[in-house]
Amino acid sequence: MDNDKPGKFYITTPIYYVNARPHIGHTYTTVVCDTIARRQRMMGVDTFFLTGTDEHGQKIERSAAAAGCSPKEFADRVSGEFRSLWERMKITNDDFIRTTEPRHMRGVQAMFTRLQERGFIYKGSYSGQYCVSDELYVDAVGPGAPCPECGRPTETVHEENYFFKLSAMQEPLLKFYAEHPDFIRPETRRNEVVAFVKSGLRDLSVSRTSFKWGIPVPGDPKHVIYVWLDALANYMTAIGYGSDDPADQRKLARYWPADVHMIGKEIVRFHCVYWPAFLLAADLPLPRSIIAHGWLLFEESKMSKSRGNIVRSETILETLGQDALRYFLLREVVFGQDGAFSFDALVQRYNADLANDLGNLSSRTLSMIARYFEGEIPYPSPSESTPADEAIEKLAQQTIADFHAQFEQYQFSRALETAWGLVSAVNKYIVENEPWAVAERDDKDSKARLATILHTAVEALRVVTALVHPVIPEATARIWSQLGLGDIRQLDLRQLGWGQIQAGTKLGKVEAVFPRADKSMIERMQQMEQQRSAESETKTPPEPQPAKSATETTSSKPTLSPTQGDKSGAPAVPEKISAEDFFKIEMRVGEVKVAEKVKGADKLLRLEVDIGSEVRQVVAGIAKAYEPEKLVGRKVVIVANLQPRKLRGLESNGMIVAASLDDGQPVLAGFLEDVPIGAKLK
Ligand code: ME8
Repeated sequence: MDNDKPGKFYITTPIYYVNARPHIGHTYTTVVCDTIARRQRMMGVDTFFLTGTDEHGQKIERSAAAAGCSPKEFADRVSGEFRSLWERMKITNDDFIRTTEPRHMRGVQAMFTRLQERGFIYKGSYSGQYCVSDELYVDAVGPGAPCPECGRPTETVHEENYFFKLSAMQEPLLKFYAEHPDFIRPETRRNEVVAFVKSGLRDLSVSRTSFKWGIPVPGDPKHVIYVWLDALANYMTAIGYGSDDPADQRKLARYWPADVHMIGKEIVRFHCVYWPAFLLAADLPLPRSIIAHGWLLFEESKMSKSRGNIVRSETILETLGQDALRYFLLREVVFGQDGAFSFDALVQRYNADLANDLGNLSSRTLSMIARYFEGEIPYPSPSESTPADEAIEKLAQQTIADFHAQFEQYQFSRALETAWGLVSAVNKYIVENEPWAVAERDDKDSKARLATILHTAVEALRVVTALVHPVIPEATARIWSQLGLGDIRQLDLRQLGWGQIQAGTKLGKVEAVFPRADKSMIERMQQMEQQRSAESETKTPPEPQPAKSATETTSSKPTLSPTQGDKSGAPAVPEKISAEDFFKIEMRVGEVKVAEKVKGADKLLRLEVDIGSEVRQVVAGIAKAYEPEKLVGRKVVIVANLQPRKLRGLESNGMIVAASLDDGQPVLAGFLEDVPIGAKLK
């Protein structure tokens, strides 16, 4: 994390597409950046952390059309979901950029003009295949030919376009990579990028006329600027590029170039080839490093909307809380590699490392101080010190040094392992030194020994708490105030060392920080997730499944493919379905006979619905909007030929049709005229 503008640090996440709602893959990148940003601030560095949403392009135009709203309305809604999730998770981003904001659009146009004026953009024409999902021209032959990378059908286009002279940047890029060995990390990605650039670069089309939802080319508004040029520029427009305001210009001068662009491995080419090429051509400074992490896998493949194997952060936030999720992501996934997510592994990690190890260390140390020393940190007694105490002190000092070094190298999992090495050693030290037994001996020496043991334990607890604060901010803030140390955000991590806790400090109120999760938690989370995906089916349009291709595999996917491969924002609809397809859906009018709340699920109602031929049990996520008593006797529309599924252990045989409002509120479909039970909808 070196930096030649000392004292400042600028870190970014990718800006996320708005045609997929946030899931824990997005959360992963955001949490990693948030952790780094928090730590930089604790190290006294003036930090700027940016995230945002990517809102232009044909994919989004089409998703909006399929959802029956304008692209802006569509983008507002999903962008709002990202923003509010980060707020709920207390992510400490300093700004949130949307590519539909005037400040961004103005900056992108300024960059386009600058590239044009410097002779790197020219007008040409293109005929060939276009992959909408990847927003790229591809080498495929013939109408509908599959995209060589993602397998989705391509479209034939004949367009007059503006082209960027990427071919002219081949040598400057190779020179830059050679002079900046740390520009692309990890090493494997760097090697791939270098090989890709060496294999030859063709000029890149940087405008489109086939759709409208984008930023117009200055002076030629029938063209819109290529989405990736638009999107990548966010890293500069957010901090003032393109603005005349002196405050913006100062900000840009202060923070640019970025220190870290954190990305997932599938967008390496855009960030490590195109972005630096644009900047070199524009004669603007290049970011210091681009760090590509691996994928979070669920059920063995990359989490994505099109595969339907999504886990949302909300479920975990509502059960174990954000610290548990953050800790899991940083501890369980070896940074840079793919990592599997499962609710089982999450609960196991939480119980073992947080509830047991750190939770126990904190609660027993603090409660013994409360009990034996009236809640005041005791004075250690040098005469009662033993090699065991010294070993803890030495280990703590080593832990501080190693943790910092590993963290600086982005080895988050190892750094946490290091910190937990100290936690385990102190827990063992407590067991072996039996402070509770020492407390029973009522002599002066024993009292002094007890003070030394607890002083050692509490000092180690303070060290660990400080180190891991950027990873688990909420719990550590609570432990810190239980230690009587006030607001942990005031801590200067550079000064952290052994022996700094003041004897005599009065503890705050001691309470457990990590309640243990029992087995039923896993099932509960799975059910909540199922319920969520059922609800979200009504919110965002489904995506067509891509044809199976090499890109569908997990870690073996080439990251420098000429497209983005599997984007969770795939070509969102609007594949038209035939009337025949529609007729496969059997919708019937039913009358609610029984309606009751489902125990332990505040959103679910269990209904018995008479659909003429039979009475069906349906479990519906409408409890927040409808009182069960008021539903009895009401006519509803039900999808009668859905496969049964289990929600909260109850079999649901059908789905109640409802409109879903922006805030998720369901409104049941109904009729103005009286309709007989069992009538079919067509
Ligand atoms: O690519 N595992 O947006 P996007 C780990 N708009 N990280 C994941 C993930 C997973 N399963 N799924 C998503 C775009 N991510 C463009 C970026 S930047 C100028 C434009 C994270 O919504 C990861 O950081 O498809 C990945 O690169 C990013 O979300 C892709 O988000």
